[in-house]
Amino acid sequence: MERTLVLIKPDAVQRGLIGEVILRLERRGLKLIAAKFLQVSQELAEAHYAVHKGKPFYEGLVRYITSSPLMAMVWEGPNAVAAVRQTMGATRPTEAAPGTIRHDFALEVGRNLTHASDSPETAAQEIALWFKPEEIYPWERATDPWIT
Ligand code: RTP
Ligand code: MG
Repeated sequence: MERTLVLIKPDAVQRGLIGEVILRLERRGLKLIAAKFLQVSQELAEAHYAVHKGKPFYEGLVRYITSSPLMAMVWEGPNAVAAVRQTMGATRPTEAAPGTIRHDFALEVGRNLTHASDSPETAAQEIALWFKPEEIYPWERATDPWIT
């Protein structure tokens, strides 16, 4: 079982796509175990995107992510990291496969709607950065949907 951090970035919130993103992840079979709606501070944005510091798009990326509220979530499931990135599609929307969120709803890499952790190790770091342990609520499904 894996966990992954998902951000519904400010452009997706502004465009009314929160439900669309959650719908696709829920329908895929992943489980939502933590969620919060917030306007991201400069410090959190810089910590989250520390790996991109110095790249030409870094300043614009931090401005984008702090510009307006976003939704941060933790999703859990088998192979959750790879599954969520597949549902999001390639970073550049014009390279994303049809049927993915970025293909279906985006055009520009700088407004690509979502973030998803890129490995289980990154996911653990990102989840710890965005959520306190007591804000995460693992839960069990009441019945097994695969065998009934
Ligand atoms: P994310 O971290 O947001 O899930 O996206 P990713 O792994 O697919 O892409 P990554 O390389 O980590 O880049 C992080 C975010 O930076 C923006 N970006 N802009 N202008 C550019 O060339 C450029 N490259 C990346 C995107 O918003 C990307 O999601
Ligand atoms: Mg990334």
